[in-house]
Amino acid sequence: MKYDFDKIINRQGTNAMSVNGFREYLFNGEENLTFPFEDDEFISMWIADMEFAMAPEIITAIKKRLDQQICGYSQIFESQYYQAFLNWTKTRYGWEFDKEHCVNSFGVVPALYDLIEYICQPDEKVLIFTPSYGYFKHAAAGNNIELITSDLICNNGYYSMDFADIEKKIKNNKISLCILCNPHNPTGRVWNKDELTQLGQICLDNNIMIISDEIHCDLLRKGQVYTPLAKLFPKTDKIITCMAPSKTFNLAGFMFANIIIANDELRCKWKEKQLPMVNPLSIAAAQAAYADGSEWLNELRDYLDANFACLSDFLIEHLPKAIYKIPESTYLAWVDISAYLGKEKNLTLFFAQHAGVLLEGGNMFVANADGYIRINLACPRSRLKEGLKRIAAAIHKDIT
Ligand code: LCS
Repeated sequence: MKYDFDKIINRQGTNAMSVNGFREYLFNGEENLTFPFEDDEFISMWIADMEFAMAPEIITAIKKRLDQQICGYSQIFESQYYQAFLNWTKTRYGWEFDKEHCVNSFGVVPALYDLIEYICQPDEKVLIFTPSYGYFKHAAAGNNIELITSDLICNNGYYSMDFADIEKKIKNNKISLCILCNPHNPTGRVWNKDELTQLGQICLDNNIMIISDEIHCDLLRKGQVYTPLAKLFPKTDKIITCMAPSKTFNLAGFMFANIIIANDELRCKWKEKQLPMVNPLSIAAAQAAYADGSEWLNELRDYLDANFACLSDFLIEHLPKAIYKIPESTYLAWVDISAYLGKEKNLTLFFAQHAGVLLEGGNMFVANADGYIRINLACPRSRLKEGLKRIAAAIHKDIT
């Protein structure tokens, strides 16, 4: 391997959410909460960023940009960024889009908040699939827009959409927007062409716009195929695609995402309301990621595949009643441990207090998630093994 994913990097003192932000994010800043662990004793497997160093190609590009000495107001004027990003989606996923349709935001989440505001009238509703990344719900709530949820169906750890339920919900509610997560956080499903075609067609037939959040698309297990939703519906302008180098290349702190808005009216509204400026270091990082990051990503994916295999082996040996399938994408494992701890416990709190492991329990994922834990596997294998050992020990201690 050219890149070192085994290296342990201390994130204390870097203002990292992962090690300094958990009290606020996971436990609402509850002041009376105490843990029998010092902050630096926790194993952090919660927030969706990685414990791996950025690709050296990206670090070099950022340093080179700093060498230009001025970081004044910036916007993407040069064509190299778009060339790199367009080439990325074309060569990897066979998807091309009009460069003019691509706008940038400080993240997919800020874009969700704004797009819901632009798209939905006050009496209209947003459809999401549960379990769900929490911010889909927060973004609707932040706009006072009612949320309609359709539970995914879980068959022995493998999730699928409940199309009968989706059609029923659409028939019974004034839904104008569907937020899809493809690949799906937290279950890791990469929706296949048939599923995407069916969902897309139902939405289009009912005049429902779709925001397809594809932020996890590059983190595929080897052998998996991902299809951008918009590729399947080249004639419609009702699909908005969100992609970013942040998850793929561990650049979340750069606050940069690509939002591809085909609808002219909506894009005009976006441009009218949004500042066009982009952090110049983010541009340098994103451009280097898409232009020079393939080899790093390739090795990262091998490393993650092996981490997932490691988790499978561990569960079979130590927690055989856990229900788990290796996710098709993402670095997040979604494990049903209700056979051990039931469905009532706050698992986020349980593992923080009894294992010194920070992870997200089902309570963080809107609905249809009781008894599950989400474990972030994007960490050096030695940390993963230690985290899993602690998780299993806490469970066994609780049930004996
Ligand atoms: N969309 C999805 C589906 C995500 O999983 C995340 C990050 C984001 C958007 C955030 O995008 P940003 O605003 O940073 O561009 N997911 C996280 C998670 O599950 N825990 O911590 C972050």
